[in-house]
Amino acid sequence: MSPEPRLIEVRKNVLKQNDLVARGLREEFRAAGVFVVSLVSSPGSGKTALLETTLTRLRPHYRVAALAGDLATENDARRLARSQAPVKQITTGTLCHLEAAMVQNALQEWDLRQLDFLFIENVGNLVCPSAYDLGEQLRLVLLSVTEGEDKPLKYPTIFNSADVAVITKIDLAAAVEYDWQAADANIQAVRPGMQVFRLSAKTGEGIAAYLKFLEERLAEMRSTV
Ligand SMILES: Nc1nc2c(ncn2[C@@H]2O[C@H](COP(=O)(O)OP(=O)(O)OP(=O)(O)O)[C@@H](O)[C@H]2O)c(=O)[nH]1
Ligand SMILES: [Mg+2]
Repeated sequence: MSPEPRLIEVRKNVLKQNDLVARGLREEFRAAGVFVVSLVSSPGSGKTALLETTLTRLRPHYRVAALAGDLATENDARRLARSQAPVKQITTGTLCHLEAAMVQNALQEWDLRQLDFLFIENVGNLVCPSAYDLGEQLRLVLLSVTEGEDKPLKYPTIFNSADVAVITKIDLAAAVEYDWQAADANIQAVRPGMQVFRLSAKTGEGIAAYLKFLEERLAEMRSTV
């Protein structure tokens, strides 16, 4: 037998195991009434910056917490902790994505019933995280204006694994001559009908509409529990 089919088999088993854990987590989140949002993007697209603003602005009204995934360092957890929300870092070593079991592990000491929102920042990568369900109710894929408009076409799988797209760093759009029409067309080519937010964590532009959307999604989930 050639080695390739065995590799595929192992990968399938890992994914199957991840899906089982993710399914359990999703049920747990629902039962606890916590709305779980994950963020995926390439490195440096602004996940932590957006999360810090999100936690800071939601915290006076909601019970919020966050997990931050990176290969190494506690840097993002330190930045997010400035919001005063409970935060934990997950370091993956050599792994380029979070897995459901890592999320489950990190949450062991937290009482999910004490939370309204839990945010999970995935490892910065537009490839690996797409195949790993984390049990989240909403997956946001971020793309910053400085990355160019073509990322949805180059990395369609991650856009297909996400629910909503967020174009970040819009304060820099003019400086990089960002082509809004091309960006929208590329997102819609990969995911027709995909909802898109445009915002800047630096200036705050677009943040209110995005937060309103999250609040509505939490209310919607609670009304169907
Ligand atoms: N001008 C501008 N800069 C931003 C904005 N959001 C983030 N940045 C900057 O972009 C850089 C990367 O932001 P991060 O929030 O660390 O990005 P990240 O996606 O969390 O990065 P990784 O966790 O390493 O993948 C930092 O220098 C931020 O200050 C924004 O809205 N506008
Ligand atoms: Mg980060």
